[in-house]
This record gives sequence, structure tokens and C-alpha cells, in this order.
Amino acid sequence: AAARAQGRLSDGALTARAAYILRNNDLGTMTAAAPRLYPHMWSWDAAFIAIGLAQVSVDRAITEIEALLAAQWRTGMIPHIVFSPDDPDYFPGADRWGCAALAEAAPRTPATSGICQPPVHAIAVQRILEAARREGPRERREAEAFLDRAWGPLMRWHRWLVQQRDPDQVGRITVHHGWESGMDNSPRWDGPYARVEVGPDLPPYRRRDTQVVQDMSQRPSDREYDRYLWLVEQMRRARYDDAEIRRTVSFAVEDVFLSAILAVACDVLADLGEDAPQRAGDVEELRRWAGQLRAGVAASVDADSGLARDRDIRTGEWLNTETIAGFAPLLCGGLDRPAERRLLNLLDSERWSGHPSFIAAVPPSTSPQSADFRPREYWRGPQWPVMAWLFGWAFGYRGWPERSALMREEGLRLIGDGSFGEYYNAFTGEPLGSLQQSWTAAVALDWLC
Ligand code: 2M8
Repeated sequence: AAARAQGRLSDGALTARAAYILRNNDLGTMTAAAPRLYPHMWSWDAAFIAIGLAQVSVDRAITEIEALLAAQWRTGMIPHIVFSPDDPDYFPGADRWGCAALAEAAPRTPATSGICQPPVHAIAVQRILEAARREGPRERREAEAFLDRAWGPLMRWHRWLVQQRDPDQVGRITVHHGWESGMDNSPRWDGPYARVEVGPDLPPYRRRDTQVVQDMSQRPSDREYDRYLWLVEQMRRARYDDAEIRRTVSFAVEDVFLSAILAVACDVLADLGEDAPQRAGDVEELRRWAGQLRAGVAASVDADSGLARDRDIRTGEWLNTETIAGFAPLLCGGLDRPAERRLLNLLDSERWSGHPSFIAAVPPSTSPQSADFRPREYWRGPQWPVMAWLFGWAFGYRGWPERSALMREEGLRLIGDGSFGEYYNAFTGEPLGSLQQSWTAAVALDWLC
């Protein structure tokens, strides 16, 4: 394996640095996803951040989730960005989205974006409860009271996804923007984006992300960005109405990874609800949704590759790309034993985490053997520590403690230099994108504490 520039810090030093970064990125009741590149609260970042915060302060972790839930739309949608008033220069910011003015269901304040992100939040609530129970009786009481408050909003969130994004009950959730998947420029979306025709009346804009990350090769291209902004424009014209969005937005893809996350999140929430008899109805509904989604994810598996697939609902075609999302069934289960074993073997193979030149054996965002692979470009190849955490957590939840421990060990190897990069070049260990990225620091805390 190639040598990395800096050596590995001690666990104590890594822990201290990770805690320092979360404190430094703390805006009060929310944590910026990254200090300069992402100066606001992002939905799934907030959940991972709360998982890390729970190791330092249960109270602060609860505050993080409550700040996010306070921005929930009346429809039940949890928006992908909650804007902090402190950085009006971010692009696309609250004005470009225009949600408060255009959408009846959006809160007037705080300002939010008009799309969603993967529903990992129930996992965060479960981790907060676990941490609180370890901490002592006061924390335990507080976390249980928090669960009571969060229960309704989380149910509404999951119900919105199931009803508005899978109205035909195929068991897979549709996204209308690559940003909703959290994997913005993944090769998963190349086909659907190629079919998005940018209108001549796309209002002009200036990117800010490439002023922060100046090496363009680490960020999406301008062509890609035009399409991202065009979809926002289409949503504005639909006034963010769910039915109208389904009808008019050019991008509509069943996201198998988000669907698997929702399946397992429904199970986790149901686990949390088991003790309360008044939640029996909700728990039953959650288990039904989980079952439906698990089946939908399993049905997407390609017989040749063994990988799960997204599906473009504007053309009806299955999308065959070799990305980390192909391992979605490992998060939620639902495959028969041989299919699951095949997928695990593939994950361990040289095509994926087991590539002999990787510094750390965690799944890259795109297979290094794929023609789509780019070693330094965002969701097209680099390894994302937060994804390693998610798989490691899921392996634990699914009853595979050795696999879970291995993901932790390899994840720590990946982030051992202490820069807490957003993503890493798998061959060199070079941290890429933003440094001091909050969710990277957060998963480090969870791994280390
Ligand atoms: C990235 O997404 C934002 C857009 O929402 C961006 O590129 O500007 C993604 O990695 C996303 O998954 C993440 O939540 C966000 C903040 O870390 O950054």
C-alpha cells in the first residue's frame, strides 16, 4: 500500500481533535456540516453529527435533532438544508430555493431547502438513547422524554416518504434530485441527468463551492451544476407541491440506497416503540413499511452482478452502475442466504473494499474497476468515512459483530491523520473536499468512545 503523507494519531489525540471540530462547527443549536463549504445544517449530516455528539453530551445531541425537527414541513418532509442566518452568501441559499414564499407547507422560519435527504434520523435517536442509558438516570429520563417528543415527527417523516415518494407501493422511494440521495454526482445519476434538458430560462447563478474547494477535479462539473439548478427551478415552478413535482420534474429515480435506509430506519423506530403500548399501531405500520421496502430493495438486485439497482421511472429502465449503493441490501436485509453471501464476498473482493492498493479496506463510493471511477472526485470513487460508519453500524444491527468491528478498525485507519476530510483518495489516503467535516469527526467519536 502507498504511504500516506502523515502518520496515524493516537486514539486519544484523534478523539480530542474530533470533539474540538464539532465544537468549532457548532452554531449554537445546530452544527455546520463543514466550516466553510457547508455553513448550514444538512439533514443527514445532522443525524450523524448527533450520533457523535451523544458521546460528548447527550443534551447537545438532543438539541441537534430538535433543531432539525423544528424545520420539518407540514407535509412531514424533513428538508435537506436548514439555513443558518449567519451565512447568506451560500449558494444555492434560502432565496434561490424560495420555499417560505412559494410553498404552503414550508416553515416561515427557519429557512429551508425544498428537497429531502436519506432518513437516517431514527438511527441517531436510537444511538442517543443508548448513550443516555449508559450515562445515568438523568440522561436516561431526558432521552426518553425526547423520544416522546420526536416520535410523532419521525412517524410523519417516514409516512411522507412512503406515501409521497412511493405512491404505487413498489417498495422503492423516488428522488427528484441527485442531492436527495446525498450522493450528488455519483455515476448512479449520470443516465437520468443526461436526460435532464436545462431550459433556456435557467436564472443565472454563481457557484460558491468551487471558491472554497479550488481544485475543480474534486467537485461536480459546471454542466452537472446547471442540471442541479434546473431541477430546483422546476420545483419552484411546482411550488414544491408533492403531486406536481411527481408530474413535472424531469428527474425521477427510485433510489435503492435511500430505500434501504428507510427500511432499516423503520425497523429501528419500531424497536424503540415496542415498549409503549400506545404505539402499537405505529409499530405495526412501521414493520409493514420496512417489509415492503426490504422486498422492493431485494427485487432490484441484478442477476448478473448481484448488486442492487436504482430505476429511472421516466424511462422505466434499471440503472446498472457499480457504486456503493449496490450494497443497499446489506443495510436492510431481505436477500436469501446465497444472494447475501455473494454480495458480502463481492464487497470484500478486489473490485471493492479488498482492492490490494487501498490504504483502508472500506467500500469506495464507486468501484475502482469501473470505467466511471475517479480517484479524487467526490462521489465518483473516493472513500467516505461516514459510509464506512453506516455499513459498520448496519452490520452490528444485523448481528455481524466481527464485520462491524472490522469496519470500525478500517474506518479509523482511513481517518487516522486527524484532518477529518469529507472524503479520501483510497489509494493515497489523501483527504479531499472539505477538511474538518463534521460528520467525519462525529463518526470518529462514535468509533473511539
Ligand atoms: C454534499 O451535498 C451538498 C448539496 O446538498 C453539496 O454538494 O453542496 C453531499 O455530500 C451530501 O450528502 C451532504 O449531506 C452535504 C453536506 O455534507 O454535502
